[in-house]
Amino acid sequence: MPESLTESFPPAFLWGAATSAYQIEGAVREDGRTPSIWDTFSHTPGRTAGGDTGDIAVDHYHRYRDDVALMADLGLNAYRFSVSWSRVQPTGRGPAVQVGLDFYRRLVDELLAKGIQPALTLYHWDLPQELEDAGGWPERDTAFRFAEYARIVGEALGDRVDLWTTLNEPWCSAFLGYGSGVHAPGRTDPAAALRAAHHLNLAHGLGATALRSVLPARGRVAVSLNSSVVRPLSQGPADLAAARTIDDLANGVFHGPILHGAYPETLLAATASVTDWSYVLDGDLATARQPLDALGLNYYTPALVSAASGTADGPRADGHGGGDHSPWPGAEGVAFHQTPGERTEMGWTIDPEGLYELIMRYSAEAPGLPLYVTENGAAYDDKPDPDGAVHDPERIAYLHGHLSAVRRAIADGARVRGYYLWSLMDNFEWAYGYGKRFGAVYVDYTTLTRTPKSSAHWYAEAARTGTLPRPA
Ligand code: PNW
Repeated sequence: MPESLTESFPPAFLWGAATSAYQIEGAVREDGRTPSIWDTFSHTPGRTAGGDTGDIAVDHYHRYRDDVALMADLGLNAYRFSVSWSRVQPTGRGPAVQVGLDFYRRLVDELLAKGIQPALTLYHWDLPQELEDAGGWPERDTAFRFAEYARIVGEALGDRVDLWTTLNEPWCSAFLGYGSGVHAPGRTDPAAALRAAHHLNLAHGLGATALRSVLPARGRVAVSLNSSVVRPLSQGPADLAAARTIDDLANGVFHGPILHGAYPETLLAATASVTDWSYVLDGDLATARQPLDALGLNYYTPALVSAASGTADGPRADGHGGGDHSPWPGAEGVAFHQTPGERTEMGWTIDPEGLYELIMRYSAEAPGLPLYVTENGAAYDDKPDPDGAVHDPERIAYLHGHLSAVRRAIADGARVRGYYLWSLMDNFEWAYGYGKRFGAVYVDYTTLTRTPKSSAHWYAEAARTGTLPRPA
């Protein structure tokens, strides 16, 4: 029997699923919630596929009890969700709205009652519109507003949530939001994107500090970064330099300040023609580098790059935005290539080895820090059979491959404490709208009925036994 069928995960391993507020909640005008940048963006013609919005999404705001019951039925022991800032502090400033906080309190209590550990993300891209109107993430003040919001949520829920994440994938907020413009707020200004990145680092540091001041001692503080695996097309010096540039712009720009208190020198050099970094003030980098209790890694697919040549692909289309504007300021000399191999419905190549590489890299770069895979998963064009069952063997194969990579990393000494499948259920996939289904649970968008796909049953079996069942 191959080793992969016998080896187990550690008994305390977290088998989780992840979602985010704007992608699932709906109820965008209820209980005092005001628009976030994603409400504005999705309601702007031409921004999302089919003009889809999160107005209703999968109506989780009203169905959270059923959704938690479904997770419990599937035997999940962990759930990662995000809080909608606009529900809690509608203008991004000032006093908290109690009904907004109460929703998350009820959600968490429901989870705890079912033995499911909550992991709360404070910011998954939905900035209150008023803060964007005041300049958004390129403005320094936004970082201080975030810290205030972090303190409010920490005070309200610190007694019942132990695992806290400041930001989710700040790369997307900065470079897709202000650089390529394919995400909210849809701006296309490379210098603003780098300013946004810095203020997100500052926000993380200030937010982590605010959380520490209000959380009980058992509260743990983390951040979830999109941690890209960047491979050079060849080992030639020009391709290696191209890979360095993209690695800096994808990883170093956040991991640098947050883990090491510095931006990579090579990043500063590569972006010198775009920005002078004068908004990095004394003390900012020390603020960004707060002690962490865990690091979240989100992984989907690797990048393959070379020095640009006459035959380059141009800006990558496979998930980094496409569009006319590059999300990579200062990387005009870099070409992106399609990694060979099978792809998911997003066009993202399936490459579990990348997840192994990533985990081993951050195990070495942040020795001793517990790691969580805070997102990993795949979109497929799932359709119910006539009897209503939804079979998704491709997703099972994807999960099997990536969870095998996680287990191998654990065997090789990495401290991976848990895995959160993206996503619990089909939902609003940002600019792609409802056309891309990432869920382990199928959602019928007419009736909003939830049906666990075969991958959900497969994952439930893995969670129950602590080993990976054979892919169907
Ligand atoms: C992540 N890229 O988004 C997010 O955290 C989720 O909210 C999202 O639904 C999920 O992955 C699937 O897309 C990403 O362009 C969006 O590289 C874009 C990219 C990466 C991650």
